[in-house]
Amino acid sequence: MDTNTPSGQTDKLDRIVEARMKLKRRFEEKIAQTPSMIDETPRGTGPLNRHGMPTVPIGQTVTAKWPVLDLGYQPNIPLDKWQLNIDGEVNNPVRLKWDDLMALPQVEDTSDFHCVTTWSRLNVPWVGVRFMDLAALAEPKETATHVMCYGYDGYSTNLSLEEALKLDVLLVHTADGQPLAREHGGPLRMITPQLYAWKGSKWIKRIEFLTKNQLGFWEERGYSNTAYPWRNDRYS
Ligand SMILES: Nc1nc2c(c(=O)[nH]1)N[C@H]1C(S)=C(S)[C@@H](COP(=O)(O)O)O[C@H]1N2
Ligand SMILES: [Mo]
Repeated sequence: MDTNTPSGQTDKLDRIVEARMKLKRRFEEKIAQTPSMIDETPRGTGPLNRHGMPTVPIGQTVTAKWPVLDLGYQPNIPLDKWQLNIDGEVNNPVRLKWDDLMALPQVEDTSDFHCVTTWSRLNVPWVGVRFMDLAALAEPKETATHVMCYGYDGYSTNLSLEEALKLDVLLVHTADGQPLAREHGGPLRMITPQLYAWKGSKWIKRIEFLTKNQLGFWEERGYSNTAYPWRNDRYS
């Protein structure tokens, strides 16, 4: 990938914009059928958020703290060793080094974080790259329907493309104005503000596009496949 010259950079951005439009068109209808779009009475309390859902999903309690959940191991990945692979059912498998990631369009967004263990952390300011843009780089084949995201700690979690392609799904390197702490998945993790937070892999190292749904770490252990907080959709 020629990201070193200004024109290589421009070509790449043009290509992302075009591929992004294509993905949007392709998934528009499916996205419109997801719970956050079709549920008439999403369950929860508080004023409606920007997606029209009550701020605090049913069964959740707001916390100012940020608890840490992991598998008992917090990998340490120096930036010069870090890489992210995007592969599987794609036309253009990508391996990003840290500088490649930082050269992609950077997005700032503030969103909420809902853990299945019933705490919610509201209004977290994030900076990172949209999942949509990484997908646009890799160009999923027509047959791709889901992704499996893998962490450097051996974690995995699955998502449908209609959820993953929502515009607030980011791969973030900054939270609360600081580089994402290692305990929270730094240098890079995914966030899924409209689903329970286990759907966002910390220490993310690989995104594999799939032709069918497969179960990730917690999904294999009884967590819900769909993980929709406003349906209290915690376990399967
Ligand atoms: N790689 C990895 N990602 C992970 C986990 C994990 O154990 N390993 N835990 C998940 C769970 S259950 C939640 S609630 C959130 C917790 O993120 P936090 O520790 O930053 O609060 O990360 C999710 N992503
Ligand atoms: Mo969790």
